[in-house]
Amino acid sequence: MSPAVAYDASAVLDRLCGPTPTVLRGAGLEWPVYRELREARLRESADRPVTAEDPERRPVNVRFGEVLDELRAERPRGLYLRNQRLSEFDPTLWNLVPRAVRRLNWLLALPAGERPDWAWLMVGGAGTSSPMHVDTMASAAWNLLGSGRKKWSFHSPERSEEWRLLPPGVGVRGSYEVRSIELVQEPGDIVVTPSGWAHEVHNVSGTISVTANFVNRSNLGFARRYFEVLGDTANHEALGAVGAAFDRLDGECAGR
Ligand SMILES: O=C(O)CCC(=O)C(=O)O
Ligand SMILES: [Fe+2]
Repeated sequence: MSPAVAYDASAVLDRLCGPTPTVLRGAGLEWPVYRELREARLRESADRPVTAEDPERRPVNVRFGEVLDELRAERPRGLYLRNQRLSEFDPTLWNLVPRAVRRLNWLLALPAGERPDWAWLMVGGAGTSSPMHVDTMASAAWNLLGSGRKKWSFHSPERSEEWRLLPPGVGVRGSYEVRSIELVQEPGDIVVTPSGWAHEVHNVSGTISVTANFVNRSNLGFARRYFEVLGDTANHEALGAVGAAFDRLDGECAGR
């Protein structure tokens, strides 16, 4: 047997931090977490209680197994588990994300009490969806699909501002060549959502995915402008301090 070669995530890091929404075909196939994102493996946790959303997006307390049943149901009930923190569900899953990718988020350097917990497991049947939104705190995100198919529709930060999903003046006017992007994500693909892009997501078939948000060199300016416009001085300054600390590391850390 040949010795196992450690997976090298460096080739994908820059592409996770790009300025335009994109799908990185098959980029997650070798992430150890990808192998765990399947129904048979997740069934081990079938009995645990979770809070999913019903078709009216109201929270509903169910067993995780009931959400998994949706993946095969002929007539799914429309349950969508989409606010399940990975750390609460199974912290070992997060450790199966390549280390360099975990370290993309500079906010992980904050003290434990201030550090945002920004990785989620999502499971839902065909027909479930996430409504048009901009991600939390003007962060960017990656999403790895374990099974099923998702259809994404993206709109530029200028549009997000028009729709009041983002306060006016955060996006840089005229800097977006493309205003709308549609793409379909297949298993193993990673979809990248840059800061401020509005998006809605439709599960064409039952899906299992993991997603994580981040702020780093690529979008720190955007996130700081967001807090400045909101008048949130505390967060604006906190991000400034994080940026200065990483600048001192002189590119040593992931997130480059
Ligand atoms: O896959 C989804 O339903 C939505 C993913 C997403 O946009 C998010 O988690 O912010
Ligand atoms: Fe999102």
